[in-house]
Amino acid sequence: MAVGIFDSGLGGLTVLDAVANRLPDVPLVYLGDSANAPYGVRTPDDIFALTCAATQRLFDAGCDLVILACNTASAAALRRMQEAWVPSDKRVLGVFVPMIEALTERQWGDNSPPREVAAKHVALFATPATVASRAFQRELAFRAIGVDVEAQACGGVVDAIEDGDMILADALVRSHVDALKRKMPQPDAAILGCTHYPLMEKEFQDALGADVKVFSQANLVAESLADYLIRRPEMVGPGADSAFLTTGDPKQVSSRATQFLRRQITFTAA
Ligand code: DGN
Repeated sequence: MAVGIFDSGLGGLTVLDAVANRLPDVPLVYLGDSANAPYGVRTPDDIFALTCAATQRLFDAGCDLVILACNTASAAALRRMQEAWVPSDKRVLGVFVPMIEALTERQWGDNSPPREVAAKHVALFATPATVASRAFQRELAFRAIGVDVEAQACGGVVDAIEDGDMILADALVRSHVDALKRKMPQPDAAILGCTHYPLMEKEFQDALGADVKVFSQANLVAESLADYLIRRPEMVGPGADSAFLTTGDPKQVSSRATQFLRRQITFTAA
């Protein structure tokens, strides 16, 4: 059995890479819904329907455990899926909890009551849909008290990265950090709450300043998955192959993915 990794497009490849490095023996099936990307500007109902369809495709491909690598999908759809849609023999996990556990210095699955944590002023950078959902603040409130969160919707950054225009992406990151700092001059920590932002981690860190602790999710998700699989080893097994599936045009998506990750990636039709 493979682990499924879902994203609206290519950004989740940052998570796939981190998981492949951390768990090299675990087969991974990646599904990118490029035909319907970007999700960041869609309605919650739309994102829910698309995310369920993609997750079902990964279940059908033999994955009992699916990670929603997409923050926008995690924010808009994960809780609703877990409450009313995921079959009891399957698991769907998101990307917020690993980030929040790291921010609040909790062990995996520590569900003890919320408490005071070191970070008091937290900046969140994410897509407009993730920011509008307030999912990060909701999940944080289960685990921490007394934390002031200021969210910055980073319009344009995903498109600039996907177009390979890193000069524009850098300029946009700086202007979004400036906008955030006008609302919160001295954050203690910054959450990069989008699949694509690990590729701009240095730019965020430079613009924020060295005294801001930046949490970038790909490695945190990989670490959290490794912990989860120690507890639930039956969720993966031998005999599965890794694969890259897309709802878009495989040739076009393969060439963009190869540029995105700077190594050869070959997608087939989902
Ligand atoms: N994968 C999305 C996320 O992590 O929020 C970014 C791309 C998008 O659909 N807007």
